Amino acid sequence: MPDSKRPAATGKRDTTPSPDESRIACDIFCAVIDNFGDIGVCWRLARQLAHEHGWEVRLFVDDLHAFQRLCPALDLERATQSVEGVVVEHWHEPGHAGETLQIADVVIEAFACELPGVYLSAMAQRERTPVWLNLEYLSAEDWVADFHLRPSPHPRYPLLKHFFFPGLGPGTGGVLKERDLDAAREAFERSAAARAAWWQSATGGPPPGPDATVISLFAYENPAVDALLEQWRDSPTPIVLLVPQGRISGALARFFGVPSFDAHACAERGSLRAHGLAFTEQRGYDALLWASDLNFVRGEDSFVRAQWAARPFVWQIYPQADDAHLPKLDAALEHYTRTLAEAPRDALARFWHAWNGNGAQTTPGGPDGAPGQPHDASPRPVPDWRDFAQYLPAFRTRAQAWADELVHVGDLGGNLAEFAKTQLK
Ligand code: TRH
Repeated sequence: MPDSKRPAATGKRDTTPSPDESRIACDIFCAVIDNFGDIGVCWRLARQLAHEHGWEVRLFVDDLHAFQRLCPALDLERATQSVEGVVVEHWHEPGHAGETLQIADVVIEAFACELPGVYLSAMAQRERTPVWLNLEYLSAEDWVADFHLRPSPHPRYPLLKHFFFPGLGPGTGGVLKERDLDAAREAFERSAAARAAWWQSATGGPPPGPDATVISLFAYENPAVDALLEQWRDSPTPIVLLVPQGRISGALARFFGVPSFDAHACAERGSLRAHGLAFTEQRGYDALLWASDLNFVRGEDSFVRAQWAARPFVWQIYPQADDAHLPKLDAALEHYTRTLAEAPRDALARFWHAWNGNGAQTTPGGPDGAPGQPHDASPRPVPDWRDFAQYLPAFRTRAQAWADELVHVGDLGGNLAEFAKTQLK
């Protein structure tokens, strides 16, 4: 990245060109807590800001190993490298902020990770104060719209941080969606050759016949999976299960009585045929969603991708202490099932709750965002496949309508870029 674009931040000597005259420089800081969602969201946002908005993006990430699973081109040995037009910095110690301290026009701390102290104090000294955003976790709850873009002054420095909240409703930051995503999905759906090539490379064989229900399963460990596998085994119609290797793979191995169920595994019992898939580069994950009739997803980013895939899905929410995630699950259900008739809506909610180990739906949260209360507490419900599957056609129609509704909330990358530009003026 040319030095002229990122002036040294110490002192007031900085001759920052106006962001209108040059490309906007943006630094994103990402601390990986666990799994792939933190870096998954940041990497997607970084590429979008670089490719669709022409920003010069640096991504500071503390765990290159997790990142490399989504982005195999990454070199684990390099402290700084450029990948797909994004400068990736291995954020290897709390004080580290790049070998040369340069402060961007827009600074994004993802999920309340703490900025390096030296970077923060340099932000305060920069002639043109940077726009500072804390990108929050996604929640579909109503209070999110009230808190989105709220400013918070720093207690010591003359800096203002804004909270940027992703969400599923109006007035929130929306969720990430690349401009070319729908076109890519439609091309895949239109092309029998593309689908055949995908099946060949993912499973080593051709696509299944039209009578099969294809299900992708990306999930955390989940005791409910055993009952579901049994129901799929006994299904009157064929079930083809696609399982990216990961935390649920052990349950598949136990069910099929094999030592492991990783990439290239294939096993059959009754009506169920299951394939273990290699964990793909991030873009490749979308094709798995498009190749399936129903997607089990988890966390944050795959949850969003399933919505853009416009197919029925089942969400395993990231579990939090004291069941704090359950009102979030219900808030998402409320948006997603809004126009469904009562019977399919209840079946979908029952199934999602059972998959999340919760026997009861919660009452909606209070107006102040207070968590809702469980109606009752029946432990470990079993997901009822027949009850759910009878409504798959209705879920499919709803999934398409929901994807159209969600577009109106706007793409998070575009919403963020627009807000930042208003602050840079
Ligand atoms: O991995 P996740 O469970 O991530 C998280 C983290 O736990 C995080 O700490 C938590 O806060 C957050 O969820 C809510 O699920 P998620 O968010 O769906 O991220 C998975 C990423 O992995 C997503 O970007 C898609 C990607 N992926 C691939 O790139 N290739 C694959 O083969 C698969 C299955 C997924």
